[in-house]
Amino acid sequence: MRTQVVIIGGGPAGLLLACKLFKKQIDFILIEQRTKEYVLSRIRAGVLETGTVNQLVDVGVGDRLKSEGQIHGGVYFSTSYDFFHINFRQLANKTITVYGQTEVTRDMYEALEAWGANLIFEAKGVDISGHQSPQPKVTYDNEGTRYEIKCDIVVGCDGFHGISKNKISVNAEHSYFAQLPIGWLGILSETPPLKDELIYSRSDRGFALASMRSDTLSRYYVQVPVTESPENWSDDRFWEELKLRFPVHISSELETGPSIEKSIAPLRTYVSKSMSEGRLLLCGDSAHIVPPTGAKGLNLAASDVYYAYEAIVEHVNNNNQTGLKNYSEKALKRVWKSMRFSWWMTHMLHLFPDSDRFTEKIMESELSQLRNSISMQKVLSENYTGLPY
Ligand code: FAS
Ligand code: PHB
Repeated sequence: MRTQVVIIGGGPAGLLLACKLFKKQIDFILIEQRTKEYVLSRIRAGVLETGTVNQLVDVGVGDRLKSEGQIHGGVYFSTSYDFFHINFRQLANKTITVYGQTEVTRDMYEALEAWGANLIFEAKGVDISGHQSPQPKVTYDNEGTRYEIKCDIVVGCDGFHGISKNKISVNAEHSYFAQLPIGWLGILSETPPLKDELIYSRSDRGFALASMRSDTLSRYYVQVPVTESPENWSDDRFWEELKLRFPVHISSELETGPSIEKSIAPLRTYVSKSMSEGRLLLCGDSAHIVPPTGAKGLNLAASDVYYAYEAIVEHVNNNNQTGLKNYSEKALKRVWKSMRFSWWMTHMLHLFPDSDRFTEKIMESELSQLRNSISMQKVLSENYTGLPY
């Protein structure tokens, strides 16, 4: 087989790039190792920046997002005893859209299948070769047959556990990785959200987040040790712990109910040394993992795709390699800004088992200063709603 672009990975990064290339009539094949049903079963992010929303609308997959997505003009923060609001509209003249990653992924799959795009599922043993030549190749197994695709460009959208990132020689030798000693135990419940907007809490017992997917579907998280297992947490135990992580006048409003999903996401940070080499580009979690505290993971995947798409169009339409050469530096600049923000939010809001009392007092003071400083709230608002591309 031959095509112009091979996309490895059918998560949000791969799908958004596929939608953009389809609209530009640039030929591509997307290969995904799992079934579509498996990809859609994963419950992940919930907050979209304006830039992400605009790209989805521009490629024509934003109708349900516009009708069902919730526009939020701010976010709440709390401790065990305090509660305050940060107004994005007032401080950054921007908003966020709350709409689940699962729905974003579903909308893009539906569109791509309706358009007749070339999507291959259950591709096993995927490999990339010749990416430092003008004729890279991708090979994979499907139903017992080995296939080879010749192409001009390969885009690795295959997530943290994918094969692409270490195909870039400098990444195999050096990247930035840290496994944090904490995880997020999350549940999805068919209950009304605790408040009209998200609540991030640094309680005396640890971090909690009250989020949502709609007026009748809520998403909650509590920090747990990274060694914890969801099986140790009955619904009753989860709800009791969650209540203890918000001020009483807030948690007294909590409506509980059966969980329809329960999982633990480990918190880690990873940034690849380079997001490209020759004709191979990386987008999304294949290139970086940010702690979910800043709601940046999915949104960084979108800005990577924005830059990668520009570089691909320049190459395909004008045979100009400048965009390909500059892609990594350009994308990493925004990645590190989002990593800084996510790292800051994570350390301000979580209790780390190995941190000393002095550091804990500094982080308490950080949150207290955020509560009282409009300029700090302005910086948070600019970062949370999405820095410019
Ligand atoms: P993804 O990991 O979503 O997709 C990669 C795709 O590539 C997968 O479908 C995988 O099957 C496929 N693949 C892997 N190897 C392959 C191979 N060799 N061949 C073919 N296909 C291959 N972000 C937030 O902002 N908020 C959150 O609350 C949040 N929670 C998360 C919870 C978990 C458990 C995880 C893992 C991530 C979470 N994230 C969160 C981050 C998440 O939303 C990612 O940023 C987002 O999925 C990035 O999308 P992709 O880069 O497309 O990667
Ligand atoms: C979510 O709704 O899943 C969510 C929201 C904000 C975050 C992380 C996850 O920072």
